[in-house]
Amino acid sequence: MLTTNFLDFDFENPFMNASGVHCMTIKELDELSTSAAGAYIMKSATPEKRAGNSEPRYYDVPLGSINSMGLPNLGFEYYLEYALKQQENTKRPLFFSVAGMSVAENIAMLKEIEASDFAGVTELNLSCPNVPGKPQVAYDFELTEETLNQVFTFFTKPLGVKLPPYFDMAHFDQMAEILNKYPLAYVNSINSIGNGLYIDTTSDQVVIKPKEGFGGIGGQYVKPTALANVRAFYTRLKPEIKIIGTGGILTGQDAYEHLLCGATMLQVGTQLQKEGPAIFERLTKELASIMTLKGYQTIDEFRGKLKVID
Ligand code: RRO
Repeated sequence: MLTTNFLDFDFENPFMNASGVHCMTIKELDELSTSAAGAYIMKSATPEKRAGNSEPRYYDVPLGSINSMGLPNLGFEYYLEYALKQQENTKRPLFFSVAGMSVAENIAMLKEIEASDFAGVTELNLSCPNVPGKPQVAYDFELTEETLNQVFTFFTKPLGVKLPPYFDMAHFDQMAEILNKYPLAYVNSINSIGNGLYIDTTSDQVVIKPKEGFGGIGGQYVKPTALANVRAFYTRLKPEIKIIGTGGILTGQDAYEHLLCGATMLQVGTQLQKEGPAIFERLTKELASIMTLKGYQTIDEFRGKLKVID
């Protein structure tokens, strides 16, 4: 019932982890691979291993989470080695995320992926909000275009981009115009809403240490923004570019809404962090029962079919 065709592959269901959550170590990745998730993605890699920002750097709050992890990861080679080994044991394509600190670092990693036997899907993260002194690439339209121009001179494997949320119709238009120039496989909307601030009411203190408490917001707070971004890109991008919907998925109903806005795959960040990989079983059951109630047998029957008021 939930089978999802994405990039010519049939996944059992559309659910995945969002990059960064439960996917830094082989142990965590193996737990995702044996979970009910339809697919999974690795933590965004940099060329060299990074310790990331100082702790506390992630904090669960009642309506979501705030994080300023600062791109901690075990380094590009660790994830490539895992991916190459893992793809021998599974038919499901793996998702590999890269987040270089410069155009040159992104190009270097993508060249290695292109030259390797990696047969999965690559996601270029243009939206890390938490590296001190490094603005997000995808809020700089020229830099985004320059990056994609360089990438597509050599990259031929399926590639998607992870985008931050946009908040203005003009920005949806401008970004879609840029993205439509390239043979992208998908866009993934949204990364966390950058640089929020959460205050502990008892201590009058921020809850994470880096950047004086500023961090990316996820969870329930971000669902309306995520849905708007999924919808805005679904209605503006050429049909070959699929959408991965990420942001505020806690229940089957949230998943259903992302699909209604046009998403094909769905990623879960904050709520996966809160519940662990068992969440995927719950989400698949909840989504299937909503579909049964509404009389749908497949997701294709309602994907993108959001109604507006005449
Ligand atoms: O590691 C992080 O601080 C981080 C990244 Br790379 C990202 O893309 N999104 C996020 O919320 N945190």
